[in-house]
Parts: sequence; C-alpha cells; structure tokens
Amino acid sequence: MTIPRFAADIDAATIAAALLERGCVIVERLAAADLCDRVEAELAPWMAATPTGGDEFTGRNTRRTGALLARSPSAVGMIAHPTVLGVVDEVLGRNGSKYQLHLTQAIAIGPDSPAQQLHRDHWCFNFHRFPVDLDVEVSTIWALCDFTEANGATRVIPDTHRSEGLEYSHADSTPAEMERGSVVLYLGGTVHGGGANTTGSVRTGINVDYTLGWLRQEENQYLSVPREIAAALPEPVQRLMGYDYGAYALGYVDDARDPIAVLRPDRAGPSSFAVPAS
Ligand SMILES: O=C(O)CCC(=O)C(=O)O
Ligand SMILES: [Fe+2]
Repeated sequence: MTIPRFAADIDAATIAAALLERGCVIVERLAAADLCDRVEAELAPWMAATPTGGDEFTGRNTRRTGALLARSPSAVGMIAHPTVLGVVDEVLGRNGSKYQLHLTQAIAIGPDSPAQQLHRDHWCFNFHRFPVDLDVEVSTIWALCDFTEANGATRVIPDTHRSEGLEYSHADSTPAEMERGSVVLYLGGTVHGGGANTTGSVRTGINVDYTLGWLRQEENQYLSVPREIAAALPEPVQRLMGYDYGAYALGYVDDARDPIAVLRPDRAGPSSFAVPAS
C-alpha cells in the first residue's frame, strides 16, 4: 500500500484532500537544507542531554527531546510551516473549529532499535472512542536525515483512519521513506509507529502534532516554553501554542480576557460570549 506523495509546491487543499482520503501523505523536501541544519544544530546539545526511553513504546534506545519552541528558535519554521498549517486548517479547522499545537519533539531512534508498537496517536485521549469520522489530531514527522526502511522510517498503514482497534501487523505497514526535509503527515486515527532501526546510525525526525482547541495538549506549551520566550514569538504562533480561545468560551483568563493578552497587553479588549444566532 503506497503513501500518497506530493512535491513541495502543491497547494495545501490538495494535500489535505489526500490526507483525508488515505489517512497519510508525504510532502517531499518541504524544508530547505538550511532549515534542517539549523534545527539540528540548535537541538544537538538538548538531544545529547536527553535520556533514552524507559519502555518499549518510547524506545529504550530512542531519545525524545521536547519543548522545541523553547529550545530551537528555528523549529518554528517547521511547526508553523504555511503548507502544514494550511493542511491542518483544512482538516481540523473545518466548521470554524480552533486547533492548537499538541506536541513538539525530536525523535532520535538509535541503532539496533526494534520497531515501535503500532498505535493511533489519538489514543493519547485516554483511548476515548471518538466518532470515526471526527478528526481530532494531525501528526507530522519531518525527516532530519534521509528516512529509509532500514534506519527506522515511520511506518504507516494507509486507509486505517476510519477504523478502530488494532487488527493490523507490521507486515501491513509501509515505511515513509523520504529525503531529509520531507514530512509525513497522518491523522490521529491512522495506524502507524516508528520503524526498526537496523543500521548503525541514528534516525532523527521532528514530530509536531496539532489537535482541536477543546482537547488538552499532549505537551503542555504553557509550562514547556518559558513565558519570556513565548512573549517574543509571532502572535500566530502564540495563538497556536494555546494563548487563544480553544473554542467558543474555552480558555479565557481572569476577567474573561483573551488569553493572548497575557503575552500582549495591547490585545486586552473585552471578550464577547454572546450566544451565536443558530
Ligand atoms: O518516530 C516515529 O517515526 C514515530 C513515533 C510515533 O509515532 C510516536 O511516538 O507516537
Ligand atoms: Fe505515534
């Protein structure tokens, strides 16, 4: 089963349509080498200081380094890439829904690592059984090195996003083989997992997920990113982090202020919770 692939200049609506149809899609070389180089260099000391995972799922020879907005100023180029946000907007922003950053992490799968258990990322919500036609999450993994089947390219099973349970095996999955700077996107319901790394090198990817505004973030952005760093980010990124309403009346601060006012006092205008006309 092949994963749909698009060149970097294809419009977000086309990519989103393929993502919604097949549950996964690759956009080739969306990040320039220079962006990958900077993110890699900025994260190197943090990744070196990150312990390996404590169980099979997180990977006993895998390092997961989070808080990318705090640790890599350049990572915002991936986290808020206009094409990716355009796709997320099509998938999660339907009917005017708000969406937010869910998690950011570099995943470095070390040599001789077994494949990660197959899973669906929206299981993070306590395995809640969302309606199968409701997409609550979009996940992305940017390749910081060439992703190959041998070095642990993310394995995805296309067409599994409208099902439940886990009656699938690794034999059903396809490695998201792609060049450095490419990104694989999949839905919260799509069955996938990190691949086995049978090489002597480390497979590094940048995992950035997005979720609906009325669900809780997997990585707490307010606590992961120091306030002074958050305050210096562009307003759309601050809103994406959660300094925004999450839905009609969710997330206000003290006297019903817009959360963005915490970082930008000039935005402290009164909020309106007038019930919309039906
Ligand atoms: O590292 C990968 O390729 C996938 C990781 C993953 O799916 C996860 O940790 O949820
Ligand atoms: Fe996952």
